[in-house]
Amino acid sequence: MTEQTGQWQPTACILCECNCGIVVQVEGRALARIRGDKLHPASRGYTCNKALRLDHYQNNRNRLTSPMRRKPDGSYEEIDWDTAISEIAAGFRGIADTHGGDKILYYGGGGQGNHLGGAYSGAFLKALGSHYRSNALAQEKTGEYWIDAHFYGGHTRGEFEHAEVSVFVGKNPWMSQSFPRARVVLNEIAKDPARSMIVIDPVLTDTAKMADYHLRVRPGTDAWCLAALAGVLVQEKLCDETFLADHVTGVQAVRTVLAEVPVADYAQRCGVDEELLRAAARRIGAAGSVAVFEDLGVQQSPNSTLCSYLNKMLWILTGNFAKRGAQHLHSSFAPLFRPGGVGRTPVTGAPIIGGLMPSSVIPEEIHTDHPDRFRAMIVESSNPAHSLADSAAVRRAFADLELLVVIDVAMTETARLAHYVLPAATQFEKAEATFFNLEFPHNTFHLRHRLMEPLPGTLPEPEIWARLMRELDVVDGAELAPLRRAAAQGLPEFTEAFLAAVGANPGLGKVLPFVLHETLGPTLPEGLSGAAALWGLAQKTAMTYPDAVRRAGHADGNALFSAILDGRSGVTFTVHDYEDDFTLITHPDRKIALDIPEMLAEVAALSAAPAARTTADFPIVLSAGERRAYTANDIMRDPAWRKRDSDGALRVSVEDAAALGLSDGGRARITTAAGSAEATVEISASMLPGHASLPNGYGVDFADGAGGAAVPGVAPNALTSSAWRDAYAGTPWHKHVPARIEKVLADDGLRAVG
Ligand SMILES: Nc1nc2c(c(=O)[nH]1)N[C@H]1C(S)=C(S)[C@@H](COP(=O)(O)OP(=O)(O)OC[C@H]3O[C@@H](n4cnc5c(=O)[nH]c(N)nc54)[C@H](O)[C@@H]3O)O[C@H]1N2
Ligand SMILES: Nc1nc2c(c(=O)[nH]1)N[C@H]1C(S)=C(S)[C@@H](COP(=O)(O)OP(=O)(O)OC[C@H]3O[C@@H](n4cnc5c(=O)[nH]c(N)nc54)[C@H](O)[C@@H]3O)O[C@H]1N2
Ligand code: SF4
Ligand SMILES: [Mo]
Repeated sequence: MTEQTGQWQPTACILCECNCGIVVQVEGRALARIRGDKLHPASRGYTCNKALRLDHYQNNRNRLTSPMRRKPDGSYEEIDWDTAISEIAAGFRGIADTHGGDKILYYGGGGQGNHLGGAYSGAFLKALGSHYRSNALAQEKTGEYWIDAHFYGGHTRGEFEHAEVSVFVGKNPWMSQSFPRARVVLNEIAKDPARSMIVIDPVLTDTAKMADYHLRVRPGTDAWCLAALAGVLVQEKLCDETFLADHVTGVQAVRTVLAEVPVADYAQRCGVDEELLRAAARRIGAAGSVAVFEDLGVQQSPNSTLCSYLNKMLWILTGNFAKRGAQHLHSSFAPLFRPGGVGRTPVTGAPIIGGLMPSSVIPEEIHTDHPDRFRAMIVESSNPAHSLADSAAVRRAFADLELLVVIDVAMTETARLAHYVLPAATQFEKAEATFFNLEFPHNTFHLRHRLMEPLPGTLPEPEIWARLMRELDVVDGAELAPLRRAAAQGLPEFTEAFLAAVGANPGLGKVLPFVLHETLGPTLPEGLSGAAALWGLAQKTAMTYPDAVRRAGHADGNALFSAILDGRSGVTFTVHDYEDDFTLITHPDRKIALDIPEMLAEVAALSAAPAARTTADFPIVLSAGERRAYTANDIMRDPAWRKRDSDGALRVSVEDAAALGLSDGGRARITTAAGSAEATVEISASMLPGHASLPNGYGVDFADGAGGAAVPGVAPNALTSSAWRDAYAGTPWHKHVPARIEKVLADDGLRAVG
């Protein structure tokens, strides 16, 4: 039975972190018609081309419909939920008892739009004593987070909608989006002669084509480019001295280092015309407002943490903070990172930043005889056997685990390595939400109601985690009974009972999401019990930003929670004034702290550092995992969702194609230190000589219905290495893999087929 067939029901697209609001007409179990939701407070009716293809996710032939257990011969058998839950809980309990709960690693917790499940996992993990975790953020954003934590203790976003100058560093928002209504905003910037766009990217991307200043750096040389830009700001006296004096500490140390930057030399090293580079810096220096977005082009390239440090100089030195169109700290409904210092992983001693260990060290933390190695793992809503560097090493390591449990909607590359696979309801079959709430001055939160009941055999993650917790039997049911009674009376009564219960037993607070699920959950409207954990987050949000929450129209945490339950298209949960940016700085003096000695030493060392990492054997830089019109991480498995680029072409420059004898549409073999693969060639004028690119999201298998499996395109991590990573954050250099490309002769191809 579907609910409300024929009506337009609000939900969101789940294919990137924007989570644009959409409305959907459901037919049977199909997402029959989809369009943008004009009532969504952030996206306001906007979608890109991808949202219309979401039925390929919802009705995917590879969906799981029963818990599965691996048999000794490696094949899987279906088992019932009760058996799965009791065996899995006993398995983890056994590992915790024998080796300690800290030998259980949790990976994932949500993809681009499904973060509710992850909110519940914490109770189960805490009950077992497990605290190590990682997810995709630890292969992109942890370096930036480390800098942010030093600078101001929060995450910043640019207000591109209003910025006079927008700067995109290794970021292609026309394809990858990442901020609300990206293509509309980019078009507005391009049309307006008073506004400018600066793009730092070796590729002539769709975004770069719209730019006023395209700094076409050689791959991997952004540190020199950014140091030169910041150097010009200091040397040509383009800094906002009043802002620096009032709101920033540690300026002198930075100024001293940047004053020494040899701009002409660094411009040459990064391959950018010196006059163009100076003009871009002057445009930033003269602008009324500047917003900056750094993304994978630098975050997954050499010097990535240093690039995060340097690119933030562009808006801090020029005082582009706490004003319209500039860079902002924003509120969080549920923080993506855990604050705290840098811890270390048990085996390799890699940095744990914001509570996350680098994804790239996971194989080394498992595949070893070190006594503190991880023995068991839970993977939720992620496909690390495909998305982590060096898939072969990941597979080898996972084979060592005594217990691997995967929670997913589909039989993924990772699920195929698991001892147990648990089938989740899709994001249109349960209450869901994104915690990518990153906007300022208006920040929004969207609780999506389900569009239909879960496919038989599947369960929403909150229910899966609750069953696992009940099996562990660590919470006394008698303690929950008064909370349940109070919840039935109303939110004020529940609040009071909750404070009393946690006061009497602080241990309940440790497993809070579970407590909320079991007490408040049953009183919530049909299908929304999974939203119970949001009650705690709403209280915390209202306490952290009382004025901003009130300005958004919510008197207190309960009012905010009720608004979230009722607001089918999402709600604005905080409204800030621009000056609030300063109060969101967590340092006691509310000032930005610029001096990070390690980073300044790195800036000074750039003059002697190598700007090229290719070798005679591997002379070409491969960017492994570019975002294109039809890529969406590993969320879409059915290749039919793509309208073009069906096997994910290897883009090479005109010059390289000529030198290597490649033809457009022909085949090429690409080889790296880690592996080798064959791809279809696209000769592209957008690529620099010596640079090639493969898209992300390809090379996942899909059952073709006839007993075989199609695997279109190249799995990018067949070609990447886990040791190829940043010294500070351990983030991988996926965009900068030295490679060799060779033409595949037609008869070689025939031989391979025959
Ligand atoms: N269509 C689509 N959109 C997506 C996703 C998707 O899978 N598909 N995934 C989402 C996710 S998870 C993320 S994290 C974001 C990522 O979004 P982006 O970071 O924008 O995506 P990428 O295409 O991986 O890389 C960005 C740019 O880096 C450039 N680049 C490569 N090497 C260098 C270099 O050395 N220096 C510089 N400056 N640039 C370089 C590439 O040419 C590319 O244009 O996209 C999100 N949006
Ligand atoms: N070489 C290379 N590697 C990369 C990148 C790159 O650019 N190059 N990019 C990196 C980046 S930035 C990212 S973000 C990661 C992304 O890689 P991952 O973290 O692995 O995440 P996704 O690809 O989004 O995988 C989401 C998984 O969740 C499942 N899923 C979908 N809906 C649900 C649900 O409701 N419940 C559950 N339980 N599961 C669900 C999907 O079937 C899929 O298996 O890849 C990283 N890996
Ligand atoms: S893919 Fe991203 S930008 Fe496109 S519709 Fe979906 S959420 Fe919006
Ligand atoms: Mo990502």
